[in-house]
Amino acid sequence: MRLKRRQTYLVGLPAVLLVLILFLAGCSSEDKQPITPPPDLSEVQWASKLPNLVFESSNYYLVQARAIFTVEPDSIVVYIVDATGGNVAAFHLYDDASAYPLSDALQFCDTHSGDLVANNGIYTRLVNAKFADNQGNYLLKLMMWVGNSEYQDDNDTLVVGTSQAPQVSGLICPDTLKSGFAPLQITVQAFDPDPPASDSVVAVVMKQYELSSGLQYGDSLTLQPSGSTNYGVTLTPAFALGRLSGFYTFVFRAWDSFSMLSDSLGRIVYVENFAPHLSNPTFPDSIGLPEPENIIEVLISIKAFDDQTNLDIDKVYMFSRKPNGEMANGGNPIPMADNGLPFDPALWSEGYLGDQTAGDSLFSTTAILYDTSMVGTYTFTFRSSDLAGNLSDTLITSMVVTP
Ligand SMILES: [Ca+2]
Ligand SMILES: [Ca+2]
Ligand SMILES: [Ca+2]
Repeated sequence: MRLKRRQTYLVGLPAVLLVLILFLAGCSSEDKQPITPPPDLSEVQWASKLPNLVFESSNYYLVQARAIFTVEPDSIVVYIVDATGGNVAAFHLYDDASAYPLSDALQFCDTHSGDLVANNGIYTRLVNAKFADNQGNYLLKLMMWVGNSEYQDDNDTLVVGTSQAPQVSGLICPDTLKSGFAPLQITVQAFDPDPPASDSVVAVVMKQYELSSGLQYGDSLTLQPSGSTNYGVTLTPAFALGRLSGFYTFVFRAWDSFSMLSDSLGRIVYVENFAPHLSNPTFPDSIGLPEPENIIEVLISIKAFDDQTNLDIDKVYMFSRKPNGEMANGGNPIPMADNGLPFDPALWSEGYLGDQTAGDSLFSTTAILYDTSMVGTYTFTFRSSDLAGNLSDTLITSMVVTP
């Protein structure tokens, strides 16, 4: 694309070019700069390799390559070679968002490429095991052709054979995760019945589903191998961050190098998430009005703590009731922040509330006391909520303003 644009530009300015060439011709040889062509940064790499394949299985798997180029490649092709070096098959990869039925549809390729995003440099094909007439090892060669140039990545080997699914057992997992529980390990045993030389467990994951809706919650967690057939994952209190208290199904599964999935092993777990807790409101108990035409900035802070770490804290705010019973800020919550931003009334809505230190769990706001402010007792009500929508208890206290 870039090349085409440059050609158009040159065609459009022949007179300038001529002048430039004449000028160059008049230069002494000392002024000539050697013209080095820009380095060719084109390359092609595997982005997603085929797993081992079950002989004669028609399950499709993604093959993907990532290509970098300055000139659009003529083709990106995977060649399949058997153990004796004989050519078995070849298939093209496409960067077409699966938009078109493919005219080169082969017996072992899906009718569409399986590509997700067009023109993003990721070339894709959906392939199954039916290219193989025999069980055995196969070599996949990835090639990119651009004009007379060719590029390739390291060959990929895979096995076409038989596999039994892995098995998971021996789950150790509590049935309740209390709010703020101490970090703990969840473990499970996973093993593959096939000979270790030919197959093994590739991954063990835990998925979480809300029991009532059946919907998957959050990301899958990958369990790490910890000797022989043990796999485990450490859960910390932040596990319940943003999560509604309730029952969840934890489902454990393993798969092997043939992408054969084990049966699932499940456990229903009650996960608890409590509201934040507020303490230690800090401000002067009593304060006198400023001199005429002056103001006093009054820093008001409160400590907030959440079992799921303070990342679970969504909002901390306060209400202030004036001595005459009227609510400050029109009765709307006055936000407090733990962001370390200085006080700036002009940027108040952007969080410049006068918090002294970001992330120290002290949430702050700044009130302005004018010489004309009402004297008497101001009642402060503090409250907080977390990302799961849990509302804290209210904390009520007061400040006296004296003449
Ligand atoms: Ca297996
Ligand atoms: Ca919480
Ligand atoms: Ca702070």
